[in-house]
Amino acid sequence: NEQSPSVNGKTDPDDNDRVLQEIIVEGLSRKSRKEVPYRFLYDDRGSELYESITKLEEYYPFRAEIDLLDEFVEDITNHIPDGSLVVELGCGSALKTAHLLNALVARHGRCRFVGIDVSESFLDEARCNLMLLVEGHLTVDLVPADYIEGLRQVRAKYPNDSLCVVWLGSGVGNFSQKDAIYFFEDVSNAVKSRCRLFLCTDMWKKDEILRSAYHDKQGVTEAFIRNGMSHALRILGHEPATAEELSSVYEVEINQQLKQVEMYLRFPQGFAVPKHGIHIRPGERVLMEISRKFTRESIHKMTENAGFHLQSAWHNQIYGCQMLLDEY
Ligand code: AVJ
Repeated sequence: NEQSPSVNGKTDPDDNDRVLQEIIVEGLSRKSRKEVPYRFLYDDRGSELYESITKLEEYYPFRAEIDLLDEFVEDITNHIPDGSLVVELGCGSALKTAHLLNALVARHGRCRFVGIDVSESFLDEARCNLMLLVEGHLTVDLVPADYIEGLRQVRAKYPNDSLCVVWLGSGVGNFSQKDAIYFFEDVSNAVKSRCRLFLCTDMWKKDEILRSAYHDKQGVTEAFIRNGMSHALRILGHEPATAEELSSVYEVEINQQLKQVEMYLRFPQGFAVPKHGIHIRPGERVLMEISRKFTRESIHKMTENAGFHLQSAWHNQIYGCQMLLDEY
């Protein structure tokens, strides 16, 4: 299955596939603690399933965040000075952000917004939504890139502006503590300084609430996680020999020590992808996603190395967001 190297110096789309394959193989060919990185959860089907998750009765984070922004939007805008550039990581279709931007326009009479997202189709939706939903003087700039590359581009284009980097949706929950610490250091290096961070995170809470949010009765989350595995195996070009080969059991574990929900697939029969050196033993399980839950202290630990300090925090019963400032 050798591919010829590209002759014109451009990266071949097959190179991209090979990189993805290597990432999957690294996680699945380990002796123990096998895993598939969470990014493989979001192919087209996965994105649809995630949208269904946000509408589930049991899945509280999505609604809790909207309620929180709703309740505190006035006070939150107090912490975003007039003239600062609001930069959103993973803006998606910007529906949640529209609310915040409206409040900023109402307060300052104007607002400048930059949305960063890897999906260009989301950015098109964001442009439409913001035109329709935000009234008054709003400028919109959209950057198709991953978070850190996007922030570098924003800083290069607006070298002297004060930034307010907004990260909604508890996306940081997918990062391990270590990865999150590195991530905020990368953020800080990309923006250099004059930056505040508005970070929304799910808070640590009782077992039962977490368990039902990630193991819903209708099995939508289960389908979402299974789809991630099918997606990864499709990238590897693996065709299961029998229908039962890939039959799996979905398991949710609440890790008290690391304060995270862990989502696994267990394979009673095991399976192998010999051409990639992957052997899942009968009964072995694969970690598909973590969703970390936070406390004030854990947010501090995660962002302090990057020089961000807590300025203000808002919480409702189950969800929280914080304004963090870098050292000017
Ligand atoms: C998109 C990371 C916020 O962790 O709650 C939902 C993803 N996974 N159900 C979360 C998810 C299973 C979600 N985040």
